[in-house]
Amino acid sequence: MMDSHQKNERKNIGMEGKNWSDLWLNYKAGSSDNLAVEVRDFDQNDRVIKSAVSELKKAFADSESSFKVQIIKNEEVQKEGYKVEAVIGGSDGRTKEADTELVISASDVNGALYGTFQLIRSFMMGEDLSSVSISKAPSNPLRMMNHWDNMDGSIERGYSGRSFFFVNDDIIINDRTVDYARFMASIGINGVVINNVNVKWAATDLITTRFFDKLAELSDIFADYGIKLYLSLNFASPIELGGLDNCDPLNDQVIAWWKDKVKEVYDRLPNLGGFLVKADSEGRPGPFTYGRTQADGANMLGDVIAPYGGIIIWRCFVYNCTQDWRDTKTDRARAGYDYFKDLDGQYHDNVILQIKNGPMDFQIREPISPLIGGLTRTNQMLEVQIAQEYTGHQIDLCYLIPMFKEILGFKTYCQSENDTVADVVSGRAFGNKLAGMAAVINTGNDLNWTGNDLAAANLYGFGRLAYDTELSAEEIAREWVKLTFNLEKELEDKLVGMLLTSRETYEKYTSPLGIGWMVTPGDHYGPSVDGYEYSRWGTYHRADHLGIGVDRTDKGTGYAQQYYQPNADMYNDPKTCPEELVLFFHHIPYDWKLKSGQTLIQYIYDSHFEGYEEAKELQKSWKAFEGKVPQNVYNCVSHRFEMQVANAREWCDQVNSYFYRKSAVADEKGRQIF
Ligand code: GCW
Repeated sequence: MMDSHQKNERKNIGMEGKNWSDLWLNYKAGSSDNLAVEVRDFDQNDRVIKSAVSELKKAFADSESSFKVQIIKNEEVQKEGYKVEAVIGGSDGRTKEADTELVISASDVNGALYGTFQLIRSFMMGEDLSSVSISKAPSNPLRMMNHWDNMDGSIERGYSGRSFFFVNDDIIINDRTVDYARFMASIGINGVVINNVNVKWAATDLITTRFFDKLAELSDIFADYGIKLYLSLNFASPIELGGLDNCDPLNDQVIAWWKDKVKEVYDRLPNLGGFLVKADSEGRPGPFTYGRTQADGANMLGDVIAPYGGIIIWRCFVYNCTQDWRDTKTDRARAGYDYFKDLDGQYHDNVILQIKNGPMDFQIREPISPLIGGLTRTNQMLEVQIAQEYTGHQIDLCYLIPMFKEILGFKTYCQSENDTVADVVSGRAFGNKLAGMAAVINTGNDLNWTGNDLAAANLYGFGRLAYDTELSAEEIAREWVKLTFNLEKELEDKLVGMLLTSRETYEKYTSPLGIGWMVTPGDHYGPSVDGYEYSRWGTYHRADHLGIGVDRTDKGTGYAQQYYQPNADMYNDPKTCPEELVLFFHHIPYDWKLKSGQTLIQYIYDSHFEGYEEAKELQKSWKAFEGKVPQNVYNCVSHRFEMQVANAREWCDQVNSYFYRKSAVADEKGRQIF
């Protein structure tokens, strides 16, 4: 198969016309033919090794020192791991620093590529390469990006322009595609789902001859960077493509249809990683229609794809989205566990369940889904969202890595040790080979890729964290800032600080203490306290004149009981429930005393005024970056902060006025509430 390095005819956009950002790979222009790169024991012509060598030449083009880099195969290094070491004087024993040899060792080509990017990072961050010695192996076997790109070019929950994969129901492939693959490889991503989990219209045809040629080309570009292409699948394909009258996963005709189809797909796309499936969710077809279980659906597809080494990633975002708001017994938070827990152990080996971090839907604060670790005999992976659907649309600054760290560090008590979310989703806890993390991605065809230039910290951060869950949110933020901007230390610290506090700030001016929602229905930006209160979506805050919150205890919906002990008891009692989640689990009166001594209502007022002030502070802090970052970046981010401040003000005033009007309790500090 021709690798895409050999394909010079890709022409849609020439690199001369390149106007998009290089994100954290913004090397000085050029490519160095002087840099000596020696490849030992790997095939020099391997597509991934060629990418690594070409990347090194680009990155070190401007370097004054005469490095020699060796890429060496070492079977002792773990899969997709690497060692990067400096050998002073090189192998011939001379001792001049200028002759430092940098050795990247790995047991496979992906490891060699990741080691290459590690070396490039160290170089770009100004580390002393003559003493570099870094050794890493990925925490998670699967490290994936999920695009919610539609084939008409729109992106569901996209805040950075249109799709760079699709336009007018067709696939686009150009130099930007290659850059995308480079960025993803540079942060350790090894799988990408290019299309939205809501598979409709032309996207259903992605598994037909109409798109095989272009998908093969795309898959080749990804393969050059060690990335596998995945597709989201329409469970109703046997009906929509095959003309059958049903898609019952236990129906022989349906199974036969899938067998033929998947064979056809793998004949044309032998590198395909597999399929991601959203079934029985928010109106999508699925096995429930035929009285079958989620396991019946997932296993049927798993069996069909198994001969090709493919996997089925099955989402657990299954809940009743036509709830009556008057019904206080039904609890959307319970749904994932209720639908999937009893089937634990029934899923086949090449099926993996993808579970959102929280039981609701990517709110600014949620407890961890009890399904994670609740399942002990099933492959599972964590799904997070870096597209800022509920966290400010990439207008508001919201660095999410601190949240992801909390999620990974959560102790599920699924066994006596090795029981954190990080342990479970990495496969360590229960010995799963299929395990990992996926993010709903925040990119689009905006020239800076992420709408807000600072939102690229989440893109970078997710990949780095999925590769190495031990990294701290601060380390990741600092790396990103250093690689992306060339700032003096004081400003670097300032920006890192802004990133690190941004999630708390956002949380303060939006919905309080884990209750979530209160957003404008549909679009999910800006406040609408009752926007979802009388809707069918199962997303209620239940505020009245006495208090607020949802009773999810053993006396309420029983959701708290889905956790292992001692978590179940901890959440069940408002006195031991972590305060930041107290309204998720309890209906609390406004005069309830928090640990700080504030009443609940006073906390709502205080945190909202504070959050608004902090948003203004962020805007002010950014002014220091004028002239220190590229002007277009400065302007873009300034404009976003201006919008964030307006948003924060709206949230603050609407939430405070709402609760003042409900409770009739005045602010102790006499600030203006409407
Ligand atoms: O609640 C939601 C989002 C939908 C999304 C869905 C999901 C892709 O608002 O836009 O659909 O989550 O995760 O499937």
